Amino acid sequence: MRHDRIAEPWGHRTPYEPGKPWPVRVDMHLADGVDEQDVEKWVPSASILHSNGDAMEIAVRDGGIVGVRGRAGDRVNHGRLGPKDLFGWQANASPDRLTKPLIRVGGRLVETDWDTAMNRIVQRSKELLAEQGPSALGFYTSGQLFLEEYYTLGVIAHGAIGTNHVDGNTRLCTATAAQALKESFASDGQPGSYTDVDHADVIALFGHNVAETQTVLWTRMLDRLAGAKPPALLCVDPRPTPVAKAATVHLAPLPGTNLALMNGLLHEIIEHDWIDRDYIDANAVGFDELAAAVAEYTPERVAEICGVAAADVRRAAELLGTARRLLSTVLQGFYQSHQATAAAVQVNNMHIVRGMLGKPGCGILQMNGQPTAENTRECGADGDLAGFRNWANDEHVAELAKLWNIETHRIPHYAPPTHAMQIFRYAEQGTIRMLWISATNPAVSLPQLSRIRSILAQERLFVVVQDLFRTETAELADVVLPAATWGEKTGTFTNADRTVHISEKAVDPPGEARADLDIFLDYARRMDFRDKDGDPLPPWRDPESAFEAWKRCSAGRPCDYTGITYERLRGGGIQWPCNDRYPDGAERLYENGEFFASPRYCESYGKDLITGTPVEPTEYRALNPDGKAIIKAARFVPPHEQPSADYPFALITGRTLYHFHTRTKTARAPQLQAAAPQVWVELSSRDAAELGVAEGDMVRISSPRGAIRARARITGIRAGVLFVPFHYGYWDQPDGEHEHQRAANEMTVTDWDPASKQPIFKTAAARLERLAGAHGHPAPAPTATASAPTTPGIAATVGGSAALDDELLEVPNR
Ligand SMILES: Nc1nc2c(c(=O)[nH]1)N[C@H]1C(S)=C(S)[C@@H](COP(=O)(O)OP(=O)(O)OC[C@H]3O[C@@H](n4cnc5c(=O)[nH]c(N)nc54)[C@H](O)[C@@H]3O)O[C@H]1N2
Ligand SMILES: Nc1nc2c(c(=O)[nH]1)N[C@H]1C(S)=C(S)[C@@H](COP(=O)(O)OP(=O)(O)OC[C@H]3O[C@@H](n4cnc5c(=O)[nH]c(N)nc54)[C@H](O)[C@@H]3O)O[C@H]1N2
Ligand SMILES: [Mo]
Repeated sequence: MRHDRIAEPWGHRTPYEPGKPWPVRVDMHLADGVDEQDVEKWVPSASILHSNGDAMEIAVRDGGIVGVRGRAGDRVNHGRLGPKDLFGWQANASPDRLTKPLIRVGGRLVETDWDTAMNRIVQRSKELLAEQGPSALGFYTSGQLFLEEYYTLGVIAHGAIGTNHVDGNTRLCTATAAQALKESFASDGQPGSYTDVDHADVIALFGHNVAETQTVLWTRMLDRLAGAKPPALLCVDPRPTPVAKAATVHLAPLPGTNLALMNGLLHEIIEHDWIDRDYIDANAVGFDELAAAVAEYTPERVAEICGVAAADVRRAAELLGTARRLLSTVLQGFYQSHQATAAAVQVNNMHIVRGMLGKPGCGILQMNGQPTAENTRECGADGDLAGFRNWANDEHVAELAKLWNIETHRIPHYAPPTHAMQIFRYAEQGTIRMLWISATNPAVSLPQLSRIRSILAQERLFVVVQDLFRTETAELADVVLPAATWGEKTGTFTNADRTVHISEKAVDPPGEARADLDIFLDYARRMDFRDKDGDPLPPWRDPESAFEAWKRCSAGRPCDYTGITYERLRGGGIQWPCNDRYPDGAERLYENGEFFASPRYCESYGKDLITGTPVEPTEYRALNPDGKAIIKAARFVPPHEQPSADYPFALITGRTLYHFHTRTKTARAPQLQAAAPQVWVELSSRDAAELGVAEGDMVRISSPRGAIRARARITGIRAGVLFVPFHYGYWDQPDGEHEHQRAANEMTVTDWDPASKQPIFKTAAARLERLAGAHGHPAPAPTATASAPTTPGIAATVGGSAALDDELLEVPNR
């Protein structure tokens, strides 16, 4: 069967019923004119354009990538691929890939050789270490490198240099997922499994547009919905996403009111005694505080705060309260908000009080976003210490020092790790003087871009950028290092349900581009980092030896990889922990109420949800001596920036199905770029009528920080709310007069959740003004997604013959 996977992003249905395996469907897309017989080799890999971990094989011919197909036997996707998986690989061969290092000479970036570029970085590092010490150096990495690369960077930054200023863009992404898990279970680690979709009778999605952001996971849900005994869906999202349209109950709260809503749902669950007393008594602390805290959140009060109907709050609570197998997922609608951790924790609380953990269909998925974000967290490249070790527990720090064969005092653990927003603040103030940015594009993805540009452009800040392309951020760098990427290097990574995949080198990188691992190791060698015995630090040389070292670091920790090898991974994804106890990997965490929460073992003692103040070790021991799950409550406080007379709209930002982030890959895949070529703004028909705006009109959207110009798409979004996709930077459409008026982050606010320190991309106040008419052109926004128009007669987004895939229900011959 062939489908236009731009027009039909989820492909055709393979219905199934609860408890049955999800049928196999192998999706494949090959370059025009290439047949399956023409493919010379298929190389194992997984998708790098979201966190779902779709397993695939890369098709190689004549030394180039010519397509991909899903892996039938893999636990994650049973062969399916999403549109970005099917088409995104084309970016690898883009003619504008960086092929040589660049250095700034007389204000301009010019090509140079590796020795010159690396020596500049080494010289500057040494000068700064001599002048100021380790705290002059900061590292801002990604959720898109491989495990081996993060572990290496973590050892270099924490062990060899000893700086506390290491974080990933995972701070913008799933810092709240990690923090919410640490608050409730005292450790990171995803409790649930994707197979929970196969068993659940209720699936609740909190601020998660899974249909567009993890299309294959949504395909699994769609196949359940199409089968016998389908699950009921609850969707909490102010936009009419495809999830909302399929939902049994859709709550569209005012942005920034999630915690009030969650408190209201918990109020109803407790009031109706839909709780599991025995489970709570045996496995958790803190229930009474929760019951007291939510007592005042009646459906009527919540309805008023959130702008939803009280009857809908009751219906939603009943769905959740009477589910027999409840699966919940949480993502950016909750995480990129002012009470992010507090709200996400209430989802955990719901599962704890209902005793729905560690059993088939009873999963919590505090989702990841980026493909390898889990590894940034595990390996300590997000500021935490490697192996989910507790920076406030001296024994854990000593373990690491032993593993790395260095003195304990070399590893910074005097204070919580510096979070990304604070790293940029230190750079602004001038105490961080070298910032090494790998695989992220902060000049488009951080909030309040005019500020970020001015920080990165400072003369006194030495900026290194390691990327595939000359991004907006690279343009501001002192040294640009050309990196190899997915398909051009080998490594492993872990998806949102703890499934580890290997991605092997299929083709050579262009020009002189090098794997990130090789770049980091080259730096370590040139800096001559040594351990206590005078041996090179880190001692490994290649991906597999780095992986073996990581396995030793993970041994005995929640994320135990000791049973995994490269060879085993070639057969398909394996979940961690994988060790003697779980030789094939553990499907779910926290079976039988066993947590990682004992005071000596736990990754974190937690924080105060309102202020973010870390809990002291003694306090934690008193609160939770037996290592149970921790129920934490919090009262709702309104967002800091709310709509006003000048800025009457609530502005939210996010994604569309066809693009990934700042589009460095998806804009270079013609099918994806054509589906959503330019920025737009979504507004409701009521607001459009009031402002005299019609579909396709050019409008100006502004906040107290900045403004953009976009075409208006009138949709079923909640009135009073504007949505702008954040994908559109400047590299591909230099704009002259309206320079810097396209990226959503021109308007967003420098502010973050106190517990997770995740920036707030989903509450800001904004104004909208009409600039010019549409001249017959609708907004350049897709039609099968949350941006579906309500105006009649708008042509559907299609991909045509270039966007066809093959969907095979038989497993292809290997
Ligand atoms: N196509 C595509 N897929 C991706 C990515 C991509 O760029 N493109 N990126 C990947 C990454 S890194 C991530 S982090 C994930 C993100 O995946 P998601 O979190 O699913 O995506 P977003 O669009 O950021 O936000 C989800 C929803 O939050 C809603 N929302 C906004 N404000 C609120 C609020 O106050 N309350 C509630 N309840 N909802 C609100 C928005 O309307 C939006 O539909 O996607 C991953 N997958
Ligand atoms: N307004 C608003 N802003 C947001 C969000 C939002 O919802 N709204 N979401 C936030 C979230 S969740 C995220 S995850 C961030 C994402 O923000 P970014 O991380 O800035 O986005 P990307 O475009 O994915 O940037 C990754 C960069 O790494 C490069 N790259 C890809 N592969 C490799 C590799 O193998 N090696 C190297 N060295 N480079 C590589 C790419 O070319 C690209 O330039 O944006 C955040 N910003
Ligand atoms: Mo993300």
